[in-house]
Amino acid sequence: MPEQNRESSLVLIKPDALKNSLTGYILSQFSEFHTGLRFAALKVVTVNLALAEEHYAEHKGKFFYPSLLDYIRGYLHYPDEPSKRRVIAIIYRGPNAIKHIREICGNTNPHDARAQRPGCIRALGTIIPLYDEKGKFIGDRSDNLIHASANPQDAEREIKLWFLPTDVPPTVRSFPVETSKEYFYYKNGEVSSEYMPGSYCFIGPGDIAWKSDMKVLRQIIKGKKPDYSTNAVIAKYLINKDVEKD
Ligand code: FUP
Repeated sequence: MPEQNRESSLVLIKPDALKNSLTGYILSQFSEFHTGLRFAALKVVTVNLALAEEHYAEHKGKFFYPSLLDYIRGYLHYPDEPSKRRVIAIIYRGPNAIKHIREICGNTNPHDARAQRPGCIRALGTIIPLYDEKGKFIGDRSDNLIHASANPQDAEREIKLWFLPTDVPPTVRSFPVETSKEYFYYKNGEVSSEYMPGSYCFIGPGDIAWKSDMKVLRQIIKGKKPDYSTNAVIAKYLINKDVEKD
C-alpha cells in the first residue's frame, strides 16, 4: 500500500464537544462512508498535567497556554464534576488522513472557521476572552471542540504521546515498536532502571514500547541528552491512573 494511504492522524474530541453532546456528530463527520478513513485506535482519557503540557509544548509561554491546559483537562467545562473531565482520543488512518480531517475541522479560530467554511466542525466553537490578574484583556482562547494533527511529524509525536503501542492493533500501527528486555521504573518525574520505594514499573521484559521511547529511556538512564523529554514518554503510561472523585 502506498505510504500516503497509511497516513495516521490524532483527533481529540475536547471537553466542550463532550459537554455539548457533539461526539456523535463529530464521529459521523469523520465516518469511513464520508472520508474513507478508519479507526486505528480510540480511548477515553482523563488528561494528566504532563500529557496536557507535552501536547501543547509548542505554545508554552504564550498568553493562552495556562488556560489551554485547563481547557484540555476539562477544568473549564466541568469545574465541579471531575468524573466528566474527559477527552476522546482517536487515531484515524487512511488516504491523506491529516489533510482530510483538517478540512472537516476548519480554521483554529471558530470565528474564522464560520467565515471561511460554514458547516465545518469548528464553526460550532466559541471564543472566550482572557484577562490578566489586573483585569486587562490579553487575547482570546479558542474553544474549538476538536484537535487534529497538523502534519505528519506532529501526527507521529502526538500519536506516540497519547497511545501505547498496545492500544493500537499491530496491523494498523504506523510507527516501529520494540519488545523490551529491560525494566523501567517511574517516580516523581524521574525514570530509573532500578526499583525505588514507591516507584512504578511501567515497562518490563516482554512489554512492547515505541522504539523511539526505548531509545529516549536508555539515553536518560545513561545520563545522555534525550531526543525528547521524560514526560513525553511517561505521560501515556500515567493515563487514567490518577483517581479524581466528584
Ligand atoms: P491547531 O493546530 O488548529 O489546533 O492550532 P494551534 O496549534 O495553533 O493552536 C492550538 C490551540 O491553541 C487551539 F486549539 C486553539 C488555541 N489557541 C488559543 O486558544 N488562542 C490563540 O490565540 C491561539 C491558539
